Amino acid sequence: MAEQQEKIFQDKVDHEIRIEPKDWMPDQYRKTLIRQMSQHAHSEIVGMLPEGNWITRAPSLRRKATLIAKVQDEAGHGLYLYSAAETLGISRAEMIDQLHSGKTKYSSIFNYPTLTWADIGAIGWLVDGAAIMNQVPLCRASYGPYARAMIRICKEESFHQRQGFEILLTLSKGSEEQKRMCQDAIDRWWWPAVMMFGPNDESSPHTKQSVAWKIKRFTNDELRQKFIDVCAEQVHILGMKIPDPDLKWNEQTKHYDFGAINWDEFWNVVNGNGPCNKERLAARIKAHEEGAWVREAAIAYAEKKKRKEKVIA
Ligand code: FAQ
Repeated sequence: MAEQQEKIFQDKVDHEIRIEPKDWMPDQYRKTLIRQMSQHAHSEIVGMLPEGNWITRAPSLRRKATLIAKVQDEAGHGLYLYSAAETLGISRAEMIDQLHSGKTKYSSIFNYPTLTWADIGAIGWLVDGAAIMNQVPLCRASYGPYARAMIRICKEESFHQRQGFEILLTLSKGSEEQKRMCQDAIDRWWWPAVMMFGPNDESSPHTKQSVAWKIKRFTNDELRQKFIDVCAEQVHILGMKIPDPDLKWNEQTKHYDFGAINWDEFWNVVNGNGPCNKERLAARIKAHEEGAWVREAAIAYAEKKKRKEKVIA
């Protein structure tokens, strides 16, 4: 029986038929999706913090309005993803507990500090750029609610990437100091953005199965290479440099070669020892605790409304 269910499931996946919440699915598929989708949701929510840091200091009203809108979009992405993950049988409260206790991860990239205004541009260009490269294929993920959530998210991420690039372009045409700020931000965000795609394929425990289940459509290394190829060209428009002396076009592979990634740094950050890990988690826990009264009020209001509707009925 179980074997037959598994065969029906894999046939659907192989024939590009979406898996929906009420369909039978292997336990491990459900667990993998909960792990990836909750990590993704947490990343969006924690990802609001580095940029939120600059809302009060944005250099003009237009920049402030755009940044507020971007950070709000990220909150929305987190909420779509928590809702999509709830269809797999886990509650939002459980996912948030897992984030706060350190049981589930969020993206390594958000454990780096935003030191200057140029960092907001670099996050848009490089971090949103990497996110788009990784997330556009997720619009075709085999699990329906995840794929549908990703369509809207990707549309908004493209806008974020463009506004980030435009911040850097403005700085790159500015004073010598602004140009230096622009290059400095690229220097600091380049390697962490390259690491966002996760470990090399040979040390990625989940990729092979996730590709077979069509959750992931490409491997970590394939996406990383696509990202590097795009950025290596775009950086010329900025008149800036990518901080990698080994970055070179390879006529044979038709891709850019690039230097060695510092995997010790990556795992150090993933395992909680990056420059801002403690600060980020503490900020999330504080916001959650201070927001308790809002959740209580919303529940009390919903219950009161339900009682009223019952009386009327
Ligand atoms: N950071 O075998 P794999 C954004 C972990 S959203 C931390 O390769 P998998 C929007 C991984 O969880 C950015 N941990 O795993 C935005 C696993 O640990 P586990 C987030 C990482 O799942 C922009 C272990 O390493 N995007 O940027 C990272 O097949 C601007 C082994 O790795 C998503 O979450 C990392 N970078 O592939 C917001 C996209 N990489 O669970 C604000 C969806 C790997 O066994 C501002 N997720 N790990 O303990 C994915 O595509 C995948 O989950 C990967 C990892 C590619 C991230």
